[in-house]
Amino acid sequence: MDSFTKAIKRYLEKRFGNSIEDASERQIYQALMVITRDKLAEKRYHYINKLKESEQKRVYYMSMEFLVGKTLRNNLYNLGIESEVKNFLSENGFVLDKIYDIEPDPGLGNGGLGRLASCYMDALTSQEYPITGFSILYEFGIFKQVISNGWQQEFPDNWLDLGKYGLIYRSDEEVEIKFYGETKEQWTSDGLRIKYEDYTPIIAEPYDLMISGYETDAVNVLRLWKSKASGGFNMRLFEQGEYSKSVESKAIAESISKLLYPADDNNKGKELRIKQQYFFTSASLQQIVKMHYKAYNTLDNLAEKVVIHINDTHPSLCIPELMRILMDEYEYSWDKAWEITIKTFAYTNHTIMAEALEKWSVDLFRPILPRIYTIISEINNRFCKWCKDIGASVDLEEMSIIHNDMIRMANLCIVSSYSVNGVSKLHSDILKKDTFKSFNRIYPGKFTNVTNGIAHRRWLGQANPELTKYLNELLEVDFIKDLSSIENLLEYKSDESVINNLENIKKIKKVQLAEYIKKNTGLTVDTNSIFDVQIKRLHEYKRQLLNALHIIYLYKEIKYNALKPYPRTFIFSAKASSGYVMAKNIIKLICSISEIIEMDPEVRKYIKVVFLEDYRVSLAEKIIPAADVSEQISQAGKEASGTGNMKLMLNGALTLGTMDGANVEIYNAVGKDNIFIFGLSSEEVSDLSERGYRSEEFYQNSSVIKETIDFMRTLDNGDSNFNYMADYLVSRDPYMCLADFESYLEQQKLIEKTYQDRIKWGQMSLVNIANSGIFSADRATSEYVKEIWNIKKVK
Ligand code: 26Q
Repeated sequence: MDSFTKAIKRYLEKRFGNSIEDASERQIYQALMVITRDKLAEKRYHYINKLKESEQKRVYYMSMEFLVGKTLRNNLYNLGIESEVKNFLSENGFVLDKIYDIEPDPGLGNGGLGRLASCYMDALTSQEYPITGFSILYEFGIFKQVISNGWQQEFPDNWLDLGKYGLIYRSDEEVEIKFYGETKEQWTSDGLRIKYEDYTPIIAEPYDLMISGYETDAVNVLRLWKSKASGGFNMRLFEQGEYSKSVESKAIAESISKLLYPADDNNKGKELRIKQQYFFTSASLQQIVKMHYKAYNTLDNLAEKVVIHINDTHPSLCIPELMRILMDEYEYSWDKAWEITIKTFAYTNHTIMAEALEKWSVDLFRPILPRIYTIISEINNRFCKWCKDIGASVDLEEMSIIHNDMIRMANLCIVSSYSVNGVSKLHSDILKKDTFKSFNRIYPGKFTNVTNGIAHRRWLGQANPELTKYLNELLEVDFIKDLSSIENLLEYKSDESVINNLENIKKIKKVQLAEYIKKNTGLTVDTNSIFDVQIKRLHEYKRQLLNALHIIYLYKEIKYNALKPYPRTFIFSAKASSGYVMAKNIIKLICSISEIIEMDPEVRKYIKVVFLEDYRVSLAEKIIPAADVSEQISQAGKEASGTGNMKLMLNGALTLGTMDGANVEIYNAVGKDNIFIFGLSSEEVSDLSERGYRSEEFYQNSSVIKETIDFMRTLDNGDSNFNYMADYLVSRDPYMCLADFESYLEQQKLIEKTYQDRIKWGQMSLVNIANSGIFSADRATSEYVKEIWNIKKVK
């Protein structure tokens, strides 16, 4: 530790010519970032040597997204030096929390899938498993959201400005990626060879982010690739006097890693997105293969020493890329290459929403990646032939990888991986029984489930130090090391003093959040009110609209039926994909409701609506510990798992949810008396869709729905969209908000009643915290380790 503080002083002197007394906060920030990074790099050096020596199998986790969140606090916490650094700084007049605020959130992801990847990196590192993450160094991460007159606006997120200090540039490990051009078959003395002609080379530059584990010597790496023109300027064009074209080609090359696509749903085939996908998968695969060959002098044992995990289909081009490298660069035959390939890949599916399943048109794809296209096409031909040969009565319309001139990436992944898993029990069952049922029939045993998990060290240990400290003292077990031991808390279920202490801690977190709300929105919220929270991407299937409809109902009751409900603060935070018009309309609606209530002194005594802009990891860390109610109200069968539900439960919020995704498992963990469940089941949703859902019937047949929607229309003032949204609910309502409305209302009433019984609520909250052990990412990753990857710890 002494050396750490010395290093800070030395850095300030050398880099800025400053003593600590004269340093600015910004300089302290930079010093802490760089010194922590270098300290981790040093630990990494020892870890990698042990790893090389042990010759153990490694996991490479491929993901277009890693939502890492702020790194500095996480690293200091994991290194166990946070309090010393805090003291050292405060002795010198600095507040560590203010230094943390300077770090931008590296927003290299959209939502659940990206955050999951980061939770897994953290958990695996803490458990000393060797894993390397691969992704793209987006110059601009997920946009910054600003709400202006209720409408979302997007602004670029220039995170590298201050975020770059955490990265290490590895200039020695650049690779070249080839786009466009043609491939020719050529007979040489060694046999048939593939020759690439007229291709466009792009350079991938590697930047490493060190991933620390909690109280361990292991340090893993997240490698992020940045695109660069080959040779800087195109010298040929330059020499021909085509100066502007040469600059243009540089810009085109650099555009590949320019930005993260802010969509987590649609599949609009974008050329740049294919290029991003191939860019980072090719760079990563080239590096993996090269390192393996260097260590073992052969690739015959690749599948014994390497597992490549594909986080949804976005990195699926890894598969044909490995085939290409094995055949075109290491002269393997098709059969031998295929044997290695299908033992190397494992694939996780995160969605069953048809519009999110990736497809690429052959016309778009083939010119950009001609060789890769040929390989996919051959994989498909052989797969279709194999199906016929085994005489399976299978539907190739459904299973063929290329169909109607579209390449279906999920089908490619299923055919080419040894393992396919869903992310909650319900989701995995739907994959097997429905979405991919024919595949499940011909590949028995290939489909499995691993229910998602969360990094409790971040979501409890760091986000809620007050609760952590209290539980540590109370339970006398290191539940941060092993979250399953948190179940000891159950012993205190009847201990009123414990219930009171938990309530007091919740209150502290609510006060902190209320300050943030005040500062960022100007709204004053009542910290004795129920904090009812829905925080997640904005999607119709997640049904923020159902929540909004309930608030409109309450407004009407307070105003016209003298209802005096227990006070409640409804907190929303959500980004909408930039092209998703309906999602933006829902944000506008919520903001309009918030405004109307705020202007109405009669109503705002009871309810308030807060929309917090720019939802991101660091904001989630502020909201989650303060929540009383966790809204998990997706239409059943649509949310693959959800992970916010787990983070909220861990912090003592009670779930109000449908039987969807991991809510089902939360229900099983806490029992029916400690959760609020409502709505149609996923089977009932399917049945109703099949019969034909007509929301208008629900409107006509239910007086409460009719009155609420009619009231909603009266709120329209021309600048708001109440009428438009009311029409939408009555005429379309694709995710059946109206069908579930009454049952939702009933549970909301029960929540209100239960909350007022402070002991009962406190006990329910305690039971939730105590049963959250199974949702630790340690448990989830251990299942991957044992059931799918078959790897060992490297100590
Ligand atoms: C696809 C094609 C083109 C552009 C973008 C995309 C795209 C990008 C991101 C499609 C989907 C995503 C992200 C999906 C996602 O976050 N899924 C969530 O994954 C979580 C972790 O498993 C689950 O908990 C959530 O239920 C699931 O919605």
